[in-house]
Amino acid sequence: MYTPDVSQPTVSLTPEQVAFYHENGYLSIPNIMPLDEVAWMRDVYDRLFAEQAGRAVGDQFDLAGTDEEGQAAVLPQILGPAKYAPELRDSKLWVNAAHIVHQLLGQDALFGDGHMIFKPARTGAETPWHQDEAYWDPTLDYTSLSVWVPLQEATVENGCMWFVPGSHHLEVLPHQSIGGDVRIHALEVLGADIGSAVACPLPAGGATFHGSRTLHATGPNRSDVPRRAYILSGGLPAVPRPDDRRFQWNEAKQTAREARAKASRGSSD
Ligand SMILES: O=C(O)CCC(=O)C(=O)O
Repeated sequence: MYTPDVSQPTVSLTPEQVAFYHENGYLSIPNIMPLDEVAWMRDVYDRLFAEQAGRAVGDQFDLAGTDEEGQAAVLPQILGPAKYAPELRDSKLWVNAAHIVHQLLGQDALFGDGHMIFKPARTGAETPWHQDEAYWDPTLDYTSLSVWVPLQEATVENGCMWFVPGSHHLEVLPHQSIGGDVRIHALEVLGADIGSAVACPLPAGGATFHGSRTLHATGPNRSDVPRRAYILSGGLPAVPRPDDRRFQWNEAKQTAREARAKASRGSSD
């Protein structure tokens, strides 16, 4: 059993790192959790994917594929993994990530669970360029960020994060489901300039942070090892927007994941 001391954070950002995040919309640090915790969390992670935790209620699905029953997923994702493995919360990762979220967004920021994205060895698909806010409720304004944590080394070859510096200042750009296929949950941005993109390779247990409008992507997994990423989230409470912003790309979606979620709620809407 893994029982870390979670009484206080052990990692803090410097003022220069906080300034870098606000200027560029992303930040990379080499360490946010100890290596024995990485090994423990990798076992929890692999169990959740092997058990297909949450699939019946739409929390586990193929992010980049059509997600049909019996078809091998090219980019499996679990939403809200701590619902299925509450022990994830008792970790140095949680206490350190919460502390850094407060450093970046202030003490009023909320911090919590997010999602896990798994790229199988050799077959794991790319996560296309996108802004996270393009997935969310368009009637709200957000001040939020994601904490992206690889549970093995993350390299250009296996699918580390890439960011476009300064893109957090953009509005939400037009998106569509990959290739315009409305059966696919993952979005790709249309017409973005990614010419200045930077790769952020990381050791196991490092972390990147990015804002909800920062353009980012990961490449396909061309390596012989699975790429595991756990993504936590932090943010100030979202506030209603004065306009009637709409994200047609989400209204158009017809995913198997949403059908499973509706069926599990006993709803036909
Ligand atoms: O891990 C990935 O492949 C993509 C992660 C991502 O898009 C995110 O954290 O917002």
